[in-house]
Amino acid sequence: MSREILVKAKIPGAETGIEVKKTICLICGAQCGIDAYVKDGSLVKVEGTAENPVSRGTLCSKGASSRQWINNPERVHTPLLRTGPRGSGRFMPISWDEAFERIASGLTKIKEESGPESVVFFTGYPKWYRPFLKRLAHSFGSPNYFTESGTCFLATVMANHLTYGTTLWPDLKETKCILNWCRNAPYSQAPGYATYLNAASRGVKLIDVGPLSTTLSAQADIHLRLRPGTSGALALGLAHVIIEENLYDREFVENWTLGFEEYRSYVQGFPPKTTEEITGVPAETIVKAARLYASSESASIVQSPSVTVHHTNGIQNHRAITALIGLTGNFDRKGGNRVIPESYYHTPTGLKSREAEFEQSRPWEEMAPRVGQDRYPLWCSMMDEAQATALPFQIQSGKPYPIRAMLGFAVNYRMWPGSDFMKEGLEKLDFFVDTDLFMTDTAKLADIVLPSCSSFERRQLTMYSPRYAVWTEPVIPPVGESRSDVDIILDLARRLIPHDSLLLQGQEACLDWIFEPSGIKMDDIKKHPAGCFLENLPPIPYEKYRTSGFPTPSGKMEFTSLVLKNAGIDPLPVYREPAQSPLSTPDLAKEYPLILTTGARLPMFMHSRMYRVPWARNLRRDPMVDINPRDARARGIPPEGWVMLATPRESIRVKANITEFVPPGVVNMYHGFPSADANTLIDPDYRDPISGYPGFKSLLCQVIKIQDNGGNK
Ligand SMILES: Nc1nc2c(c(=O)[nH]1)N[C@H]1C(S)=C(S)[C@@H](COP(=O)(O)OP(=O)(O)OC[C@H]3O[C@@H](n4cnc5c(=O)[nH]c(N)nc54)[C@H](O)[C@@H]3O)O[C@H]1N2
Ligand SMILES: Nc1nc2c(c(=O)[nH]1)N[C@H]1C(S)=C(S)[C@@H](COP(=O)(O)OP(=O)(O)OC[C@H]3O[C@@H](n4cnc5c(=O)[nH]c(N)nc54)[C@H](O)[C@@H]3O)O[C@H]1N2
Ligand code: SF4
Ligand SMILES: [Mo]
Repeated sequence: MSREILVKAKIPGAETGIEVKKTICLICGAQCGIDAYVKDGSLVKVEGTAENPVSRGTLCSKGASSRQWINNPERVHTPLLRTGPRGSGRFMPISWDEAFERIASGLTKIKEESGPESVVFFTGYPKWYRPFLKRLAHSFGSPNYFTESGTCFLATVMANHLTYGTTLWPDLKETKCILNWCRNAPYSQAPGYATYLNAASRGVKLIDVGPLSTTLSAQADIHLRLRPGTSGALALGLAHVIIEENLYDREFVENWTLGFEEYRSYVQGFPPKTTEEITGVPAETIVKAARLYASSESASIVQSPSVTVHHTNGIQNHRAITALIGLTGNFDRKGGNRVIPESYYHTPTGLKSREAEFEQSRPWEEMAPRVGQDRYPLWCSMMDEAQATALPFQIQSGKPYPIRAMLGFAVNYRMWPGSDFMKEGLEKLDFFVDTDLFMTDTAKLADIVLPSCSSFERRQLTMYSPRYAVWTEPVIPPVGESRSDVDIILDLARRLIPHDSLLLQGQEACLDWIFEPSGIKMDDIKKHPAGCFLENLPPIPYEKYRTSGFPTPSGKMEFTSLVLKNAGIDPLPVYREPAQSPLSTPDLAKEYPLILTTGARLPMFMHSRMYRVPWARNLRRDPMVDINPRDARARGIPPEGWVMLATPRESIRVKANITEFVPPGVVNMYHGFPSADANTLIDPDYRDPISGYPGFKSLLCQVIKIQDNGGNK
């Protein structure tokens, strides 16, 4: 075959000069293994890495678009200094040295004038550099390190800790029944979907909970299609049946729980008929699901990192769901929900690590109160970061102290409810640095933009829950002068915190230090380019509570949380209607009769990331609201017709996607679309009062047909 054909077919080998190098995709958190086909320093093709035990050679539509992600025209090539007004996008290139000098002197000046707490350290969704950024913040003296986790995952951790003192992970390989509570794995966790398929082939039963009609709900033995925001009531309704029919685990409940009698009497208020009235799920389906879950030999609840806590009653909803685990004795039992200690960015591996010690280089007591401590004291006492959703309020009010600067990584103001309010906050800062791969609308507000590089262009450690680790080296040179986030943080550390001798030793030395208790060394991992299992480490036993109890104030599982009680909050997992709903605000519902849920994941999008990637964008060019045919018909809306999606706060112009994906009465809108930002529809203060999480997934709206059929603006 001619060389030309081989090159065209992208066949690796000496003849074509194409090499296959191992890396990972980090467009989303699944961290799929990638075989990068590289010729003369440029990426010509990607495929999935067959050896990766999580992704097993697969890639989703986003990962398959990696070349357009990396070689995107919106990539930032050099550090930039703003020369025009905020948001104008006018910048001039500067050297890295100049950027670092300006940042170090800017932040040091503000620290001297207003205290280190007036400088905040924030990161959006990317996670791999977080331990380094957090240490930088604390060594600098600021308690105000926060992340996108102020809207994601940590509230589920908080809910689990209130009840069990620990986080719980489903034991899907061993289970006989999966209760999938609002997780759409085929879209949101593509490689994880195989676990469900394997389970189905073993005869494992599947109960799916969620208002949307998904691949999993179609595949499920039972679909509990509830009204958004009513998960808590549904869980209490299931508990009612389980207790009434004596299907609960008496031995566990009697010996290992606190407050069962109060819980039992509270769930009396949720018989199947009442639960049907609240949730919309037929009473007989509730009974069937309760029986199946509670009488299976073992059953695992899959928890979404966000869906159940994106409500104004999120924490208590989530507590009501996970209370079922203890009630049925599935806590840390084979095939139930397990306790697996996390190491290295919430990966449940059970490996001993000093990650928390590494991050928290200064105790909280030596620093000022955190942003959010006044409004969400429980969050701040239970979670090791400030609450990001409180940030725009403190920037605006200056109370209890002013916030003047942000050293930001991956900041996207469209993440916040009332995103325009957060945007105004960023505009108000004296000094704002953003670090991103792309010139985003948020980066345009910054004084200095630092170019970071992708996972293909940097060195990093990646860990997976079956105790698998990969060390990747750059497979292509960085685009322009872009650099790895960790290298950027370490260079800033040299200037800002020269006293932090550990951080200054560099990335590998820090990671070796973190994993020293497990004896894991980066040099050993590096020997295996596609990654390796971390072997010869002790297995994680089941039912550890039988010897060590529960890390809660009572030492037991708490149906009635003592932490909540001491904070003056209802200790039971009580159900409250969403702050806006047809039942809680009937007058508002007359004008805004549809329930709005935002951000149900789409396979080709990843928050704000993929809109600029043509292959992904071509799968949905315009912002679209999902609306049921019945509701579209009632409004005379044609397929793909332009509509206004309106809430009392704001309205956006979008196309109608007429679909059975949403039930009648419910509409869904993806978030982050630059031309139609769903988060402007939501009040910045529409929150769960315990966690501070936004009620992204249940509020009221109206959809109104509009006549013009203009293009995407
Ligand atoms: N309405 C509504 N709002 C929501 C949600 C919802 O469901 N509905 N979901 C919430 C949830 S759960 C989450 S997690 C958040 C998402 O939070 P966001 O932080 O908004 O997530 P992204 O848009 O994925 O990422 C932010 C930025 O990271 C940049 N980036 C990507 N990789 C790197 C990197 O390696 N280094 C650096 N420095 N930057 C990088 C991207 O270019 C992007 O600009 O949104 C929340 N907001
Ligand atoms: N492709 C892609 N994958 C992603 C992301 C992405 O942006 N794109 N984001 C990542 C992040 S940060 C997160 S947090 C996860 C989230 O991912 P998931 O946990 O899967 O969440 P969703 O896709 O929002 O919702 C999935 C399920 O929640 C139910 N649901 C939707 N709205 C509501 C509601 O209002 N109330 C109730 N009770 N249920 C509802 C649906 O019926 C569906 O069963 O996905 C991650 N993976
Ligand atoms: S699921 Fe897709 S976007 Fe996420 S890591 Fe894998 S290939 Fe990348
Ligand atoms: Mo998330």
